[in-house]
Amino acid sequence: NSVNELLKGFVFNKVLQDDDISKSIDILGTINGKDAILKLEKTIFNKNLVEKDLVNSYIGDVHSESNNDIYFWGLLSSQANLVSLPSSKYSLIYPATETHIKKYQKSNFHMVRETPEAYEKVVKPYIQTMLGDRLKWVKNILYDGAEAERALFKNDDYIILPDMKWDGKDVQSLYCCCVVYDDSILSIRSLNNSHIDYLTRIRDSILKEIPAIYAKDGITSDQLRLYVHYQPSYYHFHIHIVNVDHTGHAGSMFTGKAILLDDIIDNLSFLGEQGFSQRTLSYQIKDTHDLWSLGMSDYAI
Ligand code: M7G
Repeated sequence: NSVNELLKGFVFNKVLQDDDISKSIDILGTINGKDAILKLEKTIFNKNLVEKDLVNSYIGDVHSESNNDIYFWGLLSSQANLVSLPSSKYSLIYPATETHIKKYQKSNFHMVRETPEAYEKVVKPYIQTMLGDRLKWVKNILYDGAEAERALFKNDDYIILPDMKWDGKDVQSLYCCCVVYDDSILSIRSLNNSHIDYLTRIRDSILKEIPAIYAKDGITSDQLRLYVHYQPSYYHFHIHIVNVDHTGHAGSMFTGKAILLDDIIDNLSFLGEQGFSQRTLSYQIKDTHDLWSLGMSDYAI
């Protein structure tokens, strides 16, 4: 099935959530009778075109809303062009599992305090159910050449790819995903002081390689925000690499969700052999998340 056919065959069911800030909408539907989640997101302005060809590119049909004195406002239609002026970006999950649907479903956040006991009792057993098939995309990247043509850098420790959330073009919104080869690290809970050298090596390498790859765009190491999620959606250690000026995916960077890689490494030198397994970790969680109903609601703050 080509993605074109899949998208054309998408049958609307309901809107899971929409967001005015990121100008995106997540829609639940079906394709060939199976659940699918389609995320549509308006693209950002192409500064090249704004500079060179504003009138032809962005100012197509004009509808005037109103004007008053020296003030004018209204609506414009732009001339879409798939390469230079795409109107929106899609991502599609098909077939989507119940876990995916819950992730995109609008719901309320709660703050919880995960003690080491809560981790052992509630989270660890849950993680065991989130391995296997759900990490197929990660294994595909690491071992089966998936997205290989898009890979930005690879060494014995990790691969860096443009994240699914990024169009891979505009470095203003640079968002990459660094996936490590070590599959014994399920989340930061697995980390202890034996990982300090490993993580430091990876951090320093990312901070050297990304600026080298985007040298012509002038990206420097101090313009990269490196962080890890807790809870992540996928329990195979990976690092988010985002342009520090980019706040478009703010939900991904909230305190209560994102932890700076630098802070993790520094903490490990204090946490010793037991590492993060003995920390109490506070974070946000949606009440539609399985962990909430599996017992984390007992640890609400
Ligand atoms: P996370 O912290 O586990 O979950 O990060 P999040 O989705 O709640 O942030 C996983 C990261 O991997 C996210 O930034 C995803 O956008 C990205 N990602 C997920 N998948 C399935 C893929 C994929 O197939 N390819 C790429 N390149 N990135 C992906």
